[in-house]
Amino acid sequence: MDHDKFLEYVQAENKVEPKDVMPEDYRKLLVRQISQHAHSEIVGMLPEANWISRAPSLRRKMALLAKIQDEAGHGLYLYSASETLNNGENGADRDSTYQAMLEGKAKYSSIFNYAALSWADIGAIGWLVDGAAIMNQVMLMGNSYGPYSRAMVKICKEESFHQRQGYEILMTLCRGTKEQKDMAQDALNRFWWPALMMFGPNDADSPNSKKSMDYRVKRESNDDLRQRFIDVTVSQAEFLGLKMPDENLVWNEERQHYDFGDLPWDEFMEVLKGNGPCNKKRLKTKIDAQKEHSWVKEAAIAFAEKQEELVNA
Ligand code: FAQ
Repeated sequence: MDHDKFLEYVQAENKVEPKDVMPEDYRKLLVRQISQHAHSEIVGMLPEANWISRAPSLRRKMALLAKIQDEAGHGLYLYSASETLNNGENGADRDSTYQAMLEGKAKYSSIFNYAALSWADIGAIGWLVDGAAIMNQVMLMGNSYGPYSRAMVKICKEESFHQRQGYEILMTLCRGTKEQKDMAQDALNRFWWPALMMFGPNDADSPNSKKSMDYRVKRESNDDLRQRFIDVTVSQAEFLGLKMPDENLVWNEERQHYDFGDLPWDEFMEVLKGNGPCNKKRLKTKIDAQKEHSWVKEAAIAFAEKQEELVNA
């Protein structure tokens, strides 16, 4: 495999497909990122699931259920995309990637280690977490690996509905009583910085960026996407009548961007190390679910084997 030719190929905006010859480090980078992305979708269902039984109306409950089901679907697309990179020995099959997450060896997005404490948090998750996810995933629609890029197109359409349902929850709260508006402000205060950290470390501290950009997996840097997210979100907060929890947030006429305060990177590192507010709880939930529901998988496999026997009889 001529590495320079491969680089030339992806940098000319061509797509790589599962059976194409590809450098092993390209395959590895994709398995890492796509499987982590899949884990994020699956673990990301947990904070919101906490509110299904407490949604304030039937309509809210239906919308929340639909959103959470969408996240499950996104996880499944992404595990499938990751599996297309399985070469029989690189652990890209679904069981291995999932197991790596359960054992704490593979990451999922830091944001899902924060708890959803109030109904307003469900609004903030849709508005800010899905909003940040879209900003990143629109960029990823243009990535060089065909199955990942196509999965992103469908996922982005659904995330856009998620973002609006979250914003609409906050609009309702912000037009309600003082207690409701305070609840919305409190949710923004707690989710703002963790949402900004979803974009990953600063560019200077991002070990994977260069290779990822060269291979046209990432198309924009962590800092550029974070800045764009801040720039579009400030006016949305103003429309809600909420105050951003950052004293240093100010429009910079010269840069034509908002300046903002330092992110709590120590907290980010702790969350990545497994010491965030909910890391242990999230993993325990998933480990317990795998144990308790393993019979479903065994039954499905037994059924499929029986069907095959019947077809071959
Ligand atoms: N959390 O060198 P970089 C969603 C890790 S989907 C945890 O900059 P890279 C939908 C990174 O993996 C949200 N770990 O890495 C939803 C690397 O560790 P490694 C998920 C993080 O890959 C909404 C190390 O730090 N989206 O929310 C984080 O070039 C609501 C160094 O970082 C995706 O996964 C973090 N925030 O850039 C679901 C998008 N940031 O692997 C439910 C796809 C960095 O070397 C409810 N992923 N790390 O051990 C990406 O675009 C990239 O992987 C980045 C990180 C941008 C996340």
